[in-house]
Amino acid sequence: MAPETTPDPTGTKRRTAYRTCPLCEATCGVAIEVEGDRVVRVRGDKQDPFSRGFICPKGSTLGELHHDPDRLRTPLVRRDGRLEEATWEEAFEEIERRLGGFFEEHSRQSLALLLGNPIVHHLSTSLYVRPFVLAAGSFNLYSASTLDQMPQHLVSGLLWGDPSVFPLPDIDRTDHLLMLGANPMASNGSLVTAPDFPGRLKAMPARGARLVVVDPRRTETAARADEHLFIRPGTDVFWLAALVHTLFEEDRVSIGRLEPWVEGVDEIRDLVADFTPERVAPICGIDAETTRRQARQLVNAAAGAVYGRMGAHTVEFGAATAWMTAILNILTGNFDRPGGVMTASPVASRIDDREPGGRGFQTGRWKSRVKGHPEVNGEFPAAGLADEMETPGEGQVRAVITVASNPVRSYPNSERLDRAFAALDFHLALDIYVNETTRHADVILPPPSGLEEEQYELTFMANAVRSFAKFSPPVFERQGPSEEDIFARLILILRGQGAAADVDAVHEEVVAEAVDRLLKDANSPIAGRGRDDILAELEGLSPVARQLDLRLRTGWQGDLFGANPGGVSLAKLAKHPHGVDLGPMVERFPARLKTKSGRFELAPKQLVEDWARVRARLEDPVVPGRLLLIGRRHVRSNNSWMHNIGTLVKGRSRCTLMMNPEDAGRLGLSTGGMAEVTSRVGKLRVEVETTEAMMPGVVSLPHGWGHDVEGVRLSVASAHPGVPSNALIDDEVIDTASGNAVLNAIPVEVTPATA
Ligand SMILES: Nc1nc2c(c(=O)[nH]1)N[C@H]1C(S)=C(S)[C@@H](COP(=O)(O)OP(=O)(O)OC[C@H]3O[C@@H](n4cnc5c(=O)[nH]c(N)nc54)[C@H](O)[C@@H]3O)O[C@H]1N2
Ligand SMILES: Nc1nc2c(c(=O)[nH]1)N[C@H]1C(S)=C(S)[C@@H](COP(=O)(O)OP(=O)(O)OC[C@H]3O[C@@H](n4cnc5c(=O)[nH]c(N)nc54)[C@H](O)[C@@H]3O)O[C@H]1N2
Ligand code: SF4
Ligand SMILES: [Mo]
Repeated sequence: MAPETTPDPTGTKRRTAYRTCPLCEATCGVAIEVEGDRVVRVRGDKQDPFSRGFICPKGSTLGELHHDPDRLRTPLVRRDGRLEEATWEEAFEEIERRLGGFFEEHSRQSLALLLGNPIVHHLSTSLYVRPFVLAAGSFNLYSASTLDQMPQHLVSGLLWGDPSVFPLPDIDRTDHLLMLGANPMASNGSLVTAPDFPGRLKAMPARGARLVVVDPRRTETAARADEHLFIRPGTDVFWLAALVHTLFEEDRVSIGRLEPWVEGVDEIRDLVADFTPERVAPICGIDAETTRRQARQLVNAAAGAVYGRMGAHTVEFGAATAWMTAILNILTGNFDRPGGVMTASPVASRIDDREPGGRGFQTGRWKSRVKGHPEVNGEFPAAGLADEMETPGEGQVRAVITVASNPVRSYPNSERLDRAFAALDFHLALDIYVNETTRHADVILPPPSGLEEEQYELTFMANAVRSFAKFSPPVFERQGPSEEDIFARLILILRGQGAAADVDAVHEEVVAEAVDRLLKDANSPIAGRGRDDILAELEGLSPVARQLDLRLRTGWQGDLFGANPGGVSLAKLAKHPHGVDLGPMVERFPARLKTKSGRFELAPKQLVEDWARVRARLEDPVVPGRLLLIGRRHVRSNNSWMHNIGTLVKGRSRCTLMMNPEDAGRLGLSTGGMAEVTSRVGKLRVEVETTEAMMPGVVSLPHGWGHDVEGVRLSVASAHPGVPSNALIDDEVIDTASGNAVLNAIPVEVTPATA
């Protein structure tokens, strides 16, 4: 599909390419105006039916990102202690030599793989990560999931049997949205893809829908809510348990349509019996009357949704909080109901609409070496990585491959991790920058610019509030190898076949495996069809496009390779550069239940056992003496990167310690002054910003900053460095149920900084 050409007054040939912004979960459509090999402008694509022209300030800088002179275009290899430019051949030879030597002395477990946030935004990484992890043969797998959302995976897995089916607030149809620990006005939404979240929130009052935000900071989102409640950080679980308690107390449990498929209601009633609104009030800082009123508002709404995110999940009781959130949605009859929370129907997926029931979900199939953490969803806790790197013994992590990850800024106790990375035997990074982490690497391989890749937001379409599909061809010709070729080479090296072996054989194998899986599955729509015929249909496409086409065509809207002639295929999508909208979320339960019992298991053993920690805290609450540190996001920032884009970082520093004026006054601090913040693991000097938006007793600092360290090659970011909040985040405390890091509610000491 050729990009459209728009009239151009300057006489030079301009074209507009339509794509999706790959920077966050919102998947906004963008119109990229190009002249020759330059991006001249990026606008929101008004014809994208899902995002309808919305973009945030980050999206309009995709051109700056593509042209950023600091973005790596060639591999770097460490020679005499310095990272120097090398050819691709030299880089792969070096990797083969180093890894070959490494595995002569160490077991596979001594290699750790770290998968970072951006991998879910690329087809290549989404599709090749599985064979890559298998080729590495190590259980030491870490990703941003245990810094972010593992509580939700666990709860989804245990309650309805599928860890990757998320309950999405039906934002466009809800009458009442109770939101905890999320700030979509800045983040644009998380674990729910709804482009133009701000617009969707703004549309709520017009149809009489109410928004209640529970957050220790009066955020940009709280400012537009009908009600905002301050809550003491880390205590959402107590408050949600009190809401559940109130439903039972006032006899308002009403599950509705799904009632025959729900078990464990009595256990839940017993678990929350002591969690009265009065008892949790001093813990949470929310009075009992307000709590009861909130419970009534939720049950009285025609359709209501409870949605908890980062601030609710990345705390000590993250899994328990996600659990109580799900319980509330189920007990109020709002689960899988339009306007409540529903699940996505991604176009590139099959929909299993047979009988409820499946294999269920298991954790702890293997355990981490040092602390014995159970794997959850195949991963170990990111917060345990430094232990694995520093503790001697068989299986000590001595080599790391980071893929689009900046652990030295995004993992807890980052300064400890910084030292551990500096001491590794071998570090390979797939990254586009020399940053705080990759400056330690022995080899850096830069994947192509996002604008040089085929695009389909596979991961986020699986969390989207509408069934939407959009495929975009590359905007520019690729300068180096494709990311799937990079992965294929690494797979060959890791398997011991050598960097010079045939990459196409890996691609063939990956697609053939996917086809075989479908042909063998009696329930697949192409079961029993001819293997060669299917493979022939996919010929002529790139390796990633073949896999995508296979998924689309065998998906629930697919053309089934001819059996459903009106259905979706990649070729058809290519004719719709703005994307295709196939409607809102629809009811999918009980068929989607994949627990062994074929029911919603409201009180799974693992979570009931974990509840003992919550109960212990109810009985022996922490007396809030010290200040509690929480995080925050800003619409012009993106985790630990995008700080090298001048347009986004200009103006005054946003990396400030926000605190309530009352706390500041007591400590002798004021806006613009410098504070010293100390936690169990670290200390930082940071500028203070006082604001009534902070709950007294709580301070807030954004993460991902701290770019003024030696060896980074970020000319803009290092001039706007900020400080690394993860230097303060304790890696000893985790949500033991899910393995998730605790990034919020960190006890800190704040004092005026001495000069
Ligand atoms: N204290 C605190 N810590 C947090 C959080 C918090 O709220 N508070 N949030 C956590 C969350 S939710 C997340 S998801 C993690 C994110 O943490 P990470 O998973 O480490 O991801 P990012 O910080 O986004 O860093 C992305 C890295 O990928 C590189 N990169 C960018 N684009 C590409 C690309 O196209 N290809 C490749 N190969 N590399 C690319 C960037 O240069 C950078 O090194 O941080 C977590 N850390
Ligand atoms: N602009 C921008 N957008 C982003 C990102 C980014 O870095 N910048 N990162 C992306 C990523 S990887 C993710 S995961 C999403 C995250 O998106 P969100 O889940 O919306 O996360 P945050 O914006 O960090 O909002 C978390 C909120 O939780 C509050 N909070 C902290 N502790 C608690 C607590 O104990 N209880 C309650 N109730 N609230 C608490 C904080 O004050 C904050 O307002 O954003 C994505 N979008
Ligand atoms: S909200 Fe901003 S960063 Fe996120 S997809 Fe849209 S334009 Fe990109
Ligand atoms: Mo995240």
